[in-house]
Amino acid sequence: MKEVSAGMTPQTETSPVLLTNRKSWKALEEHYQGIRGVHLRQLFADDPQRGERMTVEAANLFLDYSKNRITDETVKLLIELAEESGVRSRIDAMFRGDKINDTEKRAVLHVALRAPQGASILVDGENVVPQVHAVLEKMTGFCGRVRRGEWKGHTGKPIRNVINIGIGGSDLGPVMAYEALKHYSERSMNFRFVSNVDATDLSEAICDLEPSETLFIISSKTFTTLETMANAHSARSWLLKGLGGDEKSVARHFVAVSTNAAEVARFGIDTENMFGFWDWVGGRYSMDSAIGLSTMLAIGPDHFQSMLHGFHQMDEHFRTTPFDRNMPVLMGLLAVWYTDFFGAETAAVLPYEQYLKRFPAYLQQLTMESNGKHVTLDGKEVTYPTGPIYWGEPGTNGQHSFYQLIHQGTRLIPCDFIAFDEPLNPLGQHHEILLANVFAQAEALAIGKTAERVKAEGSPDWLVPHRVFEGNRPSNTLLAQKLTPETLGKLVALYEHSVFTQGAVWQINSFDQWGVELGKVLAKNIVPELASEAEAELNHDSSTNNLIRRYRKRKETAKLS
Ligand code: G6Q
Repeated sequence: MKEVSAGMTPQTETSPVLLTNRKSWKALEEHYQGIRGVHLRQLFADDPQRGERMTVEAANLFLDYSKNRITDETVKLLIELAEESGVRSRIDAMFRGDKINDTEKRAVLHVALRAPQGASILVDGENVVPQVHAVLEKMTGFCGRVRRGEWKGHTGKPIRNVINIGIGGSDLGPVMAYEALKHYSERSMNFRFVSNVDATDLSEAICDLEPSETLFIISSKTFTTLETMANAHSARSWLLKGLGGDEKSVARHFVAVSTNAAEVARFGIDTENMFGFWDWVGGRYSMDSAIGLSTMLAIGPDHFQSMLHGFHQMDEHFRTTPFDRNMPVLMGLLAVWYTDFFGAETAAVLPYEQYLKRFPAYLQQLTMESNGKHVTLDGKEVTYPTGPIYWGEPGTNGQHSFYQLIHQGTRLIPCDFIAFDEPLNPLGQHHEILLANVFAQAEALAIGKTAERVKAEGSPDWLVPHRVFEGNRPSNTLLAQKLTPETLGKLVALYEHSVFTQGAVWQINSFDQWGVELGKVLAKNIVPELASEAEAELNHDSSTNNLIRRYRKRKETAKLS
């Protein structure tokens, strides 16, 4: 066995075996040759029970995975791959609080954020669960005061507007959760989310608001992120201007969510009004930490607790269920199957629920920042594709735009359809029409329409090829009873753990994000080169130098005219 480098978390005895050399991988390669030409039409015809058999339930979520290009043998081999890859011991290591984020030497414990009171999860010998609940209690008290109108702004008015300023993991979760759970939100208050350093974002968010009734939540784990700090400072100036310049007003209109108390204080926010979290919560895994303060303000502490309970139920399912009935493991393994054997480059997530309109964007960060990696845990270049590109839009809208390519294009795009038994806004037959479309799309993708049928329906010969649906395009159908805070928690945890499974098989670190660093550093260097009065000495490549010079020239001309 290869020696494990200092500080590296050993996984299993077998983990250093290169993925593509594993016995199960070789078996899957051979198996793929047999299955690649088999049509889903055939698989359904051969086994009338397939649609009932290839389903799994977890915490009241129902997954139909029968429309995948798999047989029982595929599932068996994929599970062997998971076992051989040490997925089980990796799961145990995460839940135990081991520092599995090796490059940052951190534990990965978003599961502790939803652990019930009384549970014990140790990081460096300390149980972190009581700290989690202490922050939740502080958030609950604060949200209660704001929602009841007891928290007064500087001029004595209650808060009516809440603006979360944050970016990446400190924005996508809050905005997705707010949109997803709008049905449960306090409608007498406005909630807005500012992330982009493009001033349009902040300007549009505040243009019709009264500073005296506005609360800013500055959400930043590090409290040093360029975009967030620029927006926070501009929001502060807007507030001070609106409230007569009294610096004391900042304390009544700004709170912070961060791990960096020193920077929070330096900004002028009373650290009493800071809600903490910990370095073992990754940004994209933080929507259920204090980063969810805006969510709790919008939906109230009880609904927030239900959401946490939903997360926890899926955590327990993931932690304890054998792989052949483990929903996140099965979904993760299917993603590996299509990415590495079928060469699928992307995966579509298609929620048939308007409130989930930001869910695909949220998942893009969760999946792509986690598994967009090109080296293994021990720093070796991978020899197989990792994280696919995730994208999507709510149905039925997508059907009238990009579904054409999924049905008849040249690429294989596995789809996740997400739908709910009960609508949140029942209206006439709308819900049945919506659900009929989900089922019809998955059916059309899998079964397709043969040339014979097209002909039999009376198409002239020249039109037949255009109207043929090849089919054999895989999908999952994920059903839940109703979109509630609890369901949302389960759904997010399901994808978190599916991502985890994929990363564990690929032997990559799903919890760092060095790829976002370089651009950040370069941008910091370029800001003064764009802004300085004196001509800056430029040492970039000739393209970047030219773009900077061009901008500076345009700026000069605009000043003169
Ligand atoms: C997420 C990433 C990243 C991060 C943002 C914001 O996993 O680390 O998206 O959330 O860069 O960082 P701060 O919260 O530190 O401002």
